[in-house]
Amino acid sequence: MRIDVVTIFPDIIAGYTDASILGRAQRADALDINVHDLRSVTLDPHQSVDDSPFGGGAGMVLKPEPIFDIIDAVKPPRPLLYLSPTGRRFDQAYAGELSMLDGFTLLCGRYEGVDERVRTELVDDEISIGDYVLAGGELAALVVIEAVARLLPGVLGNAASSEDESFSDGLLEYPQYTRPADFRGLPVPSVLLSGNHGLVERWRRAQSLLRTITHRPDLIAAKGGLTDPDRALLAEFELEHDA
Ligand code: JF5
Repeated sequence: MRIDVVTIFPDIIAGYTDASILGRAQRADALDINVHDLRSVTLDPHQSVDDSPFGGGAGMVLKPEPIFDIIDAVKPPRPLLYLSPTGRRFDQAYAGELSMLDGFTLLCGRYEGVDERVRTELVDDEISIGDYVLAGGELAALVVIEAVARLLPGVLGNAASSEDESFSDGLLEYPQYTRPADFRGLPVPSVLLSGNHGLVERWRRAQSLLRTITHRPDLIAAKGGLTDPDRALLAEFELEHDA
């Protein structure tokens, strides 16, 4: 997969994407990330990428010329996706959709955003990673890249691990423990030491259900509520709750 990023902070993007799991994915040729410095196409001595808004008001707006010029020069992979709080909410399903593409390009906004003509003429979709405002789209772009990259074949160590986890079945992850079996008087649940694989599976599903009911009831509602087998599983481990 090819992912291009247009940004005024190329070093921030590359510093992250060249390290850890994304660096490994690139060295394994599962992923090719190309970072483009928006200032590289500016012609004025100050390499200006922003200007004050017509009509007045606070802050600055990203000028259309450098963005149009860099897209014309590079012809990066489509769709062109603009990171902004007004976009479509990014979630695991959206990450899954992007992971099916051969490539895409992320445009990082700054200041008060981009000139509207960039939106109407160049941008294919707008992505929000959540209802908060960042100083720029770089962190949002990195969130999208990492969530997508780890779904690509050969990027995670074992293929089962991304299917087993939180959100892939609409439930939160169950509690995990490792050695020691007793840490400062805090024991690991005896079920996990039982060697009874079926029991472990049922306990984990019951814990996922309880955690989701407690922390994210909206996810249970999205599944159409608890099923009878779900209720039976909670009862088996005496995890019955109200509602
Ligand atoms: C940005 C102007 C874009 O702040 C964000 C963002 C928040 N959720 N998803 C994205 O993007 C950066 C900042 C200012 C436009």
